[in-house]
Amino acid sequence: MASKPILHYVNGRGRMESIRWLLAAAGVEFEEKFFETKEQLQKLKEILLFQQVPMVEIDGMKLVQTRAILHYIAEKYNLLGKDMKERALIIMFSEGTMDLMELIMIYPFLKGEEFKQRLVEIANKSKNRYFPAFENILKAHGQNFLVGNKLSMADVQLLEAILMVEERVPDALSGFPLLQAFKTRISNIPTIKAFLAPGSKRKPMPDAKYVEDIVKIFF
Ligand code: GSN
Repeated sequence: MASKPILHYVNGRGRMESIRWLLAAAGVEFEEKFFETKEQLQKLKEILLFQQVPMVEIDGMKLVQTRAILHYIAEKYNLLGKDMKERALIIMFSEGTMDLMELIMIYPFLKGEEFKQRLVEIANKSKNRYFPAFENILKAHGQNFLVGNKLSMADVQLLEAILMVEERVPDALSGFPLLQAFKTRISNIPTIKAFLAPGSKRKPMPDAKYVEDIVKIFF
């Protein structure tokens, strides 16, 4: 039996969380090795291609670069479409969700005016840019999933993004009935339902202690 993928990161969401989501959605068990200090990260850097995490040991490779890791997992577990066009759409949608999630990922690390402004930006861009786009995609083809009427990486990341936005902007989905139904539908896929349940490897929303720890490790 092939060994489980090993995820090297801190014990928090960051850029690794989408990788955890995707593996979980694919029903793949994985191990995690967390580093907690600058010194541990320094040691790990000896085996990191660009001295950066996330890093995932999978199928004999030590993969870095979040998107390369996501695409490998998606392709391996049939979550990247059936042809070039579906793949392009899935990656395009995925990149949109990642732009949105990046706004939120950095938010707890901001201070003062920038911190206040970022929450306004998250709400505006969710309600006026990203959610209308995804609502329209679902409306246009009337299917249950974003691409090819089948679960893909884009669906998994859109649900992750929706939940991240709702943690910060609770009413963000109020004008988007198809996205509300999408959220319920995708959340009920058994592998995803298990990941959303307490005790899974999903990481909590960053708190002040997490932000402080991350700053100590990386800066
Ligand atoms: O998407 C990626 O994986 C890369 N393009 C960026 C990865 C990255 O910026 N990693 C940072 C930590 S922030 N999020 O995980 C990192 O490893 N910084 C250490 C360093 O010395 O650069």
